[in-house]
Amino acid sequence: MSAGPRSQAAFERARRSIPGGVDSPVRAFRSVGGQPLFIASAKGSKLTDLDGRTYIDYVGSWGPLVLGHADDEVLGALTEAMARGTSYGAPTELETELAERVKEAYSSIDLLRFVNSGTEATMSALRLARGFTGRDVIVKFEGCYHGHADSLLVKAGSGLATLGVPDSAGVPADTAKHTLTLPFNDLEAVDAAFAEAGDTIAAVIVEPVAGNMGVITPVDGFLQGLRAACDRHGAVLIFDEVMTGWRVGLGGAQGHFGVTPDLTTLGKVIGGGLPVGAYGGRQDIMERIAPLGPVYQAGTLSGNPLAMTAGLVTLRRLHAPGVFDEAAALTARLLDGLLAAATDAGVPVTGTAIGTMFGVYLSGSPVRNYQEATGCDTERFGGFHAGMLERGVYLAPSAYEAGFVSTAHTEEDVSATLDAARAVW
Ligand code: KE4
Repeated sequence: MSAGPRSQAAFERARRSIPGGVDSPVRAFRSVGGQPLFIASAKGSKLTDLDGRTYIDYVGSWGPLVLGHADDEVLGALTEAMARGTSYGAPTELETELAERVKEAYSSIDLLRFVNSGTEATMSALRLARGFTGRDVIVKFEGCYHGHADSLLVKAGSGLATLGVPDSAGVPADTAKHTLTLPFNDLEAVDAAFAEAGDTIAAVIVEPVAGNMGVITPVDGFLQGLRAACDRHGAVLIFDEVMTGWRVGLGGAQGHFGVTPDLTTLGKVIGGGLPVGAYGGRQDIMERIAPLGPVYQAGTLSGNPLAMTAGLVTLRRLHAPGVFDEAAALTARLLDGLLAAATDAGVPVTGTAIGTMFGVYLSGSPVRNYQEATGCDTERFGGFHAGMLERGVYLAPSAYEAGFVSTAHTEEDVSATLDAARAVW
């Protein structure tokens, strides 16, 4: 599917001022081919591009728009908030209210701090874990993405438990060597790493449901095993719930799987579409953060009244009886229909829906980690993505991203999507 003439012109123009014409690499459509659509507006479950074409949107700005685009109540609350000023650089009760709402939903969080992105949240949580333990090494998992802080752009070294190597230019080897990258869902590898380096490991950070290599749920016992290993060796367990928070469930993946982390990072949904991140957890750890303790972290627009306002409306609406469950049930129906359409066409496929997130792999065998995810037919995914765009369905422009359903999506959206999938396959 080629972008329309106005999107193409906008892309040409953008590339003269912005690297690759985009402010985040995945938006460039490089892994699916074609050119990005430039968006003119959005409402509810729909996006409209500069050429006037409308799409059913399953990206939702990569997760935040859980109520759909331009929700009337969110817009109304923001209009009122803006009239009182957009940012003060001083505390407001809005921050406290949103912090209290988060704490109600996540019993593992005693204290939390707002920042402006998921990257800031994970970067700060890692610094805090290192400051709290006095240790340097962190453990992450291949295929899990936690934002672009240096320590997290690191891939596995030659041997499993060997020192990490940079996964991006510009990351110093001296930084990367403190990150151990292990296979997701591989508890043996975790236990081996702790056996070898346990007393140097400050933290384990994990997406409790991996949403950056498609959607991969933890195998039975994996999260519990991380909890036990961190307890045995005095390491901090960090659940990166920037994506899974209020997507896997109202209490996040930690509520869904019943495993309690020491720290949690959040973002996306809690800002209702405005820039936000947060990190929080055990009181004794969070009290090491300035101004209480020696670990420094700060931010000009942290906790700004607009993001707090949009987040408060979003969480209140999402927690209303039945709202989340209805959207989750629609997500499950969508996933089942997508799998059936591919299977009926003889296309080997597997996939997962959990809460309002879903992922589809063009593979006939189960996908439990990054290695198996990269074995899927990404080439064929590009063709599927283009065909769905042609038919008015906007999926994430990468085989390794999660899809998202909002409370604004309807049965009609899902049946139109499944009709398109059947036509494409
Ligand atoms: P941001 O810095 O992009 O707000 O959040 C980073 C982040 C942290 N943790 C998890 C689990 C995340 O998924 C993300 C960001 N998610 C990607 C989508 N896979 C954002 C999209 C993009 O990079 O443009």
